Amino acid sequence: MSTYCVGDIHGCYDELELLLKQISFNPATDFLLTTGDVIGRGPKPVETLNFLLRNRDRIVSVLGNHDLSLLRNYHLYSALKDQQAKQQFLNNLKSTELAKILHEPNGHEMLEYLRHCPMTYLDRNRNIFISHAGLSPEWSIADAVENGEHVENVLRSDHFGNLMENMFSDRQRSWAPIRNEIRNRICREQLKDPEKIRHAVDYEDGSYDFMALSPSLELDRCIYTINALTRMRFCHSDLSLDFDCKDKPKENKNQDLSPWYKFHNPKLKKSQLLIFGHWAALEGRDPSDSIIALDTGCVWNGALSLINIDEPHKRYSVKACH
Ligand SMILES: [Mn+2]
Repeated sequence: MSTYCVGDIHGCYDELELLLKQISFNPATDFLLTTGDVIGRGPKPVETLNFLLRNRDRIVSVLGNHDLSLLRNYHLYSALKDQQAKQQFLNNLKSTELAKILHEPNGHEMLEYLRHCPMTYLDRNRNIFISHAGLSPEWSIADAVENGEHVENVLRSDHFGNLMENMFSDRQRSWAPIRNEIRNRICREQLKDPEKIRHAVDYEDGSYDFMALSPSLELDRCIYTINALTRMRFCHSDLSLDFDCKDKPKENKNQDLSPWYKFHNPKLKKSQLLIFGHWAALEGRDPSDSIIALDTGCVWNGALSLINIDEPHKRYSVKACH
């Protein structure tokens, strides 16, 4: 019984099959983790999602920006009432991915599967953390997991559509002001109605529900979380997220920018293994012994890479062949 982690698949199903053959992956006994972006740009989204769906008990896939973008299009499509408008919407999309998925008899099941994927993966026994883009320098692992769970709850709730319509905003790029506003608001509410807030809010153990306090603050929190967990590459010196630069770290000329993993994070223990994908320009070069970069750009004619998490520095890979 082994646990493996594969980088961004992006619908490159043929390469995934070859890679799993190479390690003799057995879905009856082994486990597979992915760094997210299982679809997007690549040739075989349907085959990839069907594979994940078939083996859903043995696979955990964290959500990437492309996965969320597909869910967003699915929401916008579903909200349209007449068939002509729906078809027009599909025609106007840059990619035929959603149309291909909806054409399948189990298309909705695939999309529902994706909607129930987690934002982060944490193995507390083995100290392994996975998210699509990495760990914000403003966050501990616990912060990432807690805020990620919050987004997961919204994704699965009636507020799903509102989040889909508003996410991918570049405005929420720093955590500190959002965290401070949450604390201030809780203090104010506590003064107004201590009894109500005592039941609704327990900030310390993270089980608070402040949707009732401020839907817009709630949304800001979700958007920052999605930005940090699925879109981050470089951060500014004030730790805010940058959304423009996709260069290789060496080629970046902006002195104010550094890759997120270059900022000293006092909340991160050395024994913690952190695995991420998303940044194909890193070409799979690990930033450190405990930070593993797994996206080797299969969809860009690179390769698909995988590790056994008990031997995280040994790579298995298959060159792009689509
Ligand atoms: Mn990505």
